[in-house]
Amino acid sequence: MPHRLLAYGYWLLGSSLLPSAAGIPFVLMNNGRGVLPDNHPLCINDGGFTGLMTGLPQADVVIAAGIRFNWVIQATKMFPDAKVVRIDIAPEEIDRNRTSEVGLVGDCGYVLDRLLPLVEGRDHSAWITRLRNAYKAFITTELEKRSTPSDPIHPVRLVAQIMEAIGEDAFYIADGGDTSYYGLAGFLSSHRAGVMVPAGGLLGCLGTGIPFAIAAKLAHSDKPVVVLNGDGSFGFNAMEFDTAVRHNIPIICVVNNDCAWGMIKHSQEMSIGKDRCTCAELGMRHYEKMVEGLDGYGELVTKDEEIVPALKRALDSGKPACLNVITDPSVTSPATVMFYQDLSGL
Ligand SMILES: Cc1ncc(C[n+]2csc(CCOP(=O)(O)OP(=O)(O)O)c2C)c(N)n1
Repeated sequence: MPHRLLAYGYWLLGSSLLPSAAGIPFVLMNNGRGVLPDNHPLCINDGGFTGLMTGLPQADVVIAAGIRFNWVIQATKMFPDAKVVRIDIAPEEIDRNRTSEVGLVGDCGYVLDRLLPLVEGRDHSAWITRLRNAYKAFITTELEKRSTPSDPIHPVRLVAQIMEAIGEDAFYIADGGDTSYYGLAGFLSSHRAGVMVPAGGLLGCLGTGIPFAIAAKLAHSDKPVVVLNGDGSFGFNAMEFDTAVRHNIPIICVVNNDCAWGMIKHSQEMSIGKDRCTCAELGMRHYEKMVEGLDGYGELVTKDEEIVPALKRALDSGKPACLNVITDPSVTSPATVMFYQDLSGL
């Protein structure tokens, strides 16, 4: 029965209910993020993508509910020896990209409800501590960067400053390449669907951040909604600021402006060399002026100490706002390194 498979070191991935009665540590991704709050004691979302990369290989049983084993999760590589229990409403998902030891076809919530009475609650605190220590060790430098002022501004620090100014009682969206990694690693929300990373889903579709933010603000008009946008991704749907202004939807967009299609540029640097990068530079653009021109609120931010006050001013303006924050163009996220290594077979 499933409760024997839940013997040690497992995860729940996906978009369904968590058998927290069993004490299982979990990470929620994509549409499932926020089904339980990030500050749940068993949630390891504070490790972001790093938590996933360090934690999954240690698990000996992985329960994946309502989530596809796609290239982001790299299920065939990340946990080759773990037993896998998959729950999905679509039968063809059960063995997609990775054979499952146990396949349960059905609505995730319904299946987990049926399993819950069979599960023994156990003390898994040692396993959870091991998991947390693993990703904390891995992101030591990121943790240091969060608390250290930077010049030029480091994206990790930018996200930490956003959290400092706005807090967990808010909705966050990250849209970009490297930008999505940093948002996923640093944003925490106490709300259901409080952190959304459109590009972390199945197709990695850039440009959805501003529309997602508009929708989140319409749904939660009393809470701050912040979208962290790569400068490239900002360009896809930036004119939706006009919609936000016309309909008085005061989202805050923080552009993590590295003046490039960062993830692409850094992949090119690793594969063909820094001197041969092509079509990846975007140059310095005053996106904040574009938003001002549409009658929103705009500010250019170049200094670390300006981030928090600028966010407060953006909030106080009551208008759809764009903070164009110039960040370190040389920083490459661990996600880009991992994707590059994976795609190039390293
Ligand atoms: C619609 C769409 N077009 C292209 C891509 C390919 N792509 C993945 S990451 C990336 C670069 C994103 O640059 P930016 O938004 O500036 O974020 P950064 O990587 O610099 O943080 C691109 C073009 C994509 N994922 N989605």
